[in-house]
Amino acid sequence: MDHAADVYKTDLMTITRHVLNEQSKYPESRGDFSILLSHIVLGCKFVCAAVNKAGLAKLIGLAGETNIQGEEQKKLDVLSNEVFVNALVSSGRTCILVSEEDEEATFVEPSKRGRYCVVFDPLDGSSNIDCGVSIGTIFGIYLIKDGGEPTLEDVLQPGNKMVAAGYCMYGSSCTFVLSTGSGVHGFTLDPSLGEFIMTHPDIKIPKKGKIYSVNEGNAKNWDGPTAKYVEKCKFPTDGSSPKSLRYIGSMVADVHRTLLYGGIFLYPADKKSPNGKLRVLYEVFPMSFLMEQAGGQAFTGKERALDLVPTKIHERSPIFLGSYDEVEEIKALYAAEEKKA
Ligand code: FDP
Repeated sequence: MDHAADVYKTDLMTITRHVLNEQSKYPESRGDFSILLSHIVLGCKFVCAAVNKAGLAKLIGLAGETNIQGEEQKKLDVLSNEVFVNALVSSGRTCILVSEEDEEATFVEPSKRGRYCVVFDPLDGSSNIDCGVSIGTIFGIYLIKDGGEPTLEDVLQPGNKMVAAGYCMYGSSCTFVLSTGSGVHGFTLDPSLGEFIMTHPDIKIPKKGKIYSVNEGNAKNWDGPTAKYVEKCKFPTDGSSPKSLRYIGSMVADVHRTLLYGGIFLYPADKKSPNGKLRVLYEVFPMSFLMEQAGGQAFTGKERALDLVPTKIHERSPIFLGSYDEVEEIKALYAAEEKKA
């Protein structure tokens, strides 16, 4: 690679430019989506700055604790939620928000309403905050069903109805990955410009992968197909090399690696959690949308993940997502199990 040419690159594809380019393909577009996305991007920049300062500013800690100035401190996930809710409402383009942090959905007041519903986890992987491991924001976007009064039905739509999804990872760099339904693109925050610049155009997940990613501590409670798949990863019977295990325990980071390097990420059902752990609306759907857009697959153990119809906003589902061939193997194991039954 010609590094000198990169350093002096003068024609930068910012995320705003990319979204405006996409918008220009739809002459009837009023720019609402571009405005909404710019508010999401603002939220991500704010959270990125807060995460970077977390150790210094003592932002970490229990919500409700006070700092030495006697000011009440907010835990990073509480702060991030407030930032996103404010950014989304003030965009004037949203009507319903579902956040991992809020038990109930937020219905935006009529004077500030728009046509979009946003489901999001403002700070996913929060058990990793205190040790500085990569964490992230995940979001999915729907259009309100019929332009009438918004109802919960508007966010209880299958993932295949999402118009866009993405995540922002707060790691060694701040990376924003987005799909508006025509491929997946990655952008890296240039802190000196305060802009996300396209660094990973048209991401395609490798068809096969050498990495599996799962919390093996739950193995004792796994079902047959999951146990068989993981056994095959470690002790392949077809002469191939065993796969490597990588598990960060922060979904954004584990999925980001899977997207770029290939492989599979699993959070299966187990005897203790028959519906798995991850949340359908703001974890399973957005990541499944991105995987499919990048040429991979996402499966729940029963069906294509994006075809699942949620009945509650905080519903959970098992999930297997990643390289096309790896998910095919899992699907075959579940199909064989079903035949036996
Ligand atoms: P966390 O509990 O730290 O918020 O759903 C949240 C999540 O993290 C995901 O980001 C992550 O993939 C998963 O839970 C990790 O769960 P385990 O600790 O059970 O492996």
